[in-house]
Amino acid sequence: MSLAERLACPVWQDTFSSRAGFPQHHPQFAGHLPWGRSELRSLFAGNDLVLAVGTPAFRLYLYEPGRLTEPTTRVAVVGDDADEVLRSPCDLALLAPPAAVCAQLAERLPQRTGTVVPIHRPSAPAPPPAGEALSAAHVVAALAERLADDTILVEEAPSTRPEILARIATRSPLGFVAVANGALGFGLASAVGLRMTRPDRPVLALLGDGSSTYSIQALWSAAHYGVGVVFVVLGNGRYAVLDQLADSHGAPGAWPSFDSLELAKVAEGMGCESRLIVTHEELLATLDEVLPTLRERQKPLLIDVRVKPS
Ligand SMILES: Cc1ncc(C[n+]2csc(CCOP(=O)(O)OP(=O)(O)O)c2C)c(N)n1
Ligand SMILES: [Mg+2]
Repeated sequence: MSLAERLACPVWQDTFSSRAGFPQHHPQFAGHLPWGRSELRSLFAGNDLVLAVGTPAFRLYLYEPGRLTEPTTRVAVVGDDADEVLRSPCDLALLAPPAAVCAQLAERLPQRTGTVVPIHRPSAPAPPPAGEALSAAHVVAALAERLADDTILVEEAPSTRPEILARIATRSPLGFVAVANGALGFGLASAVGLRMTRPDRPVLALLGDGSSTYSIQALWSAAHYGVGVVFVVLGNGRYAVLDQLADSHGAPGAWPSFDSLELAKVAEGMGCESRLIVTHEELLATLDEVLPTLRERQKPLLIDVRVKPS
C-alpha cells in the first residue's frame, strides 16, 4: 500500500484472483482486471508502466489474438513464484519477496501526485415486483450492506462473480478467498476449514448451487465438528455460466438444468440446519437474523436462496 501511495497510481486486482491483495475501499483501488486480451490492452494503453506484484502478467481466460499490452506499455513483474515469474511475458522480471521489494521501492521513490478515478459501485437494485423471482444481485447487495469488515467471504459462484466483485469491497487481509484455477469443489469445503483455523473471523461462503454439490459432504463435517459457517447458495437451478458460454456459441449446452435439486433438504440430511428463501422480505429478514450470529456461531447453516439465472 505504501508503494501505491507513493506512486499515486491506480491499483488493479488481477483476474481470477484467489485473494484480495489491496484494500478495495482505498481511494486508489481501480477495480478488477478484465480477462480478455483486447480489453486488457486498451485498459493499460494510457499507462507507460505496469508493475505486477505477486501475480503473473497476466492470467487471462479464453484465447484472443493480439498483444497483451500496447508496445508503449512496459511490464515489470515482481514475484516469489519462479515458474510464474519465468512464464510472464514482460520487460523486467524480478524473482524476490514482493512485500520486501515494495517496501524498498516506496522508500527510494519520490512522492508523485495523481488522481485515480473512483471505482463505480452499483447501487442496490429495487426489490423485485410481487411474484417475480429474486436475482443474484439482490442477494449480493443485501450481503454487501451487512457483512462485517473482517468477514472471510469464500466465493464459488461462477455466474455471479462479477456481481460480487462489483458490489463487495474486500477490506481486510484474507477477506476474500476463492480458487484461482476455477476448479469447483473448493468453496464449500474451504469455508469449513477456514472457520476451523480462524475461529476469530466470521466466515460466509457464497456459492452457486452446482458448485455446492462438488464437496457437499463437508456440510456433515461442519455439523459434526460444530463449525459456525453460513453458506449462502444462489439456487438458480442450473450451471448458468456454462449455459451462457454455450449460448454465446449459438448452441444449447448438453447438460441438464436441475431445478428439482433441494439443497436445503440435502443439508438437513447431513445434520446442517437450513433455510429456503424465495422472497425479498424473507431474504432481508433472514440475513438480519443470521449475520449478527456469524462471529459467535457454533453450528453451520445453509441458506438456499432461489434466484433467476442472470
Ligand atoms: C471440478 C470442475 N468440474 C467442472 C467445472 C466446469 N464448470 C465451470 S462453472 C460450472 C457451473 C457452475 O454452476 P453453479 O455453481 O450453479 O454456478 P452458476 O453458473 O449457476 O452461477 C461448471 C460445471 C469446473 N470448473 N470444475
Ligand atoms: Mg447455478
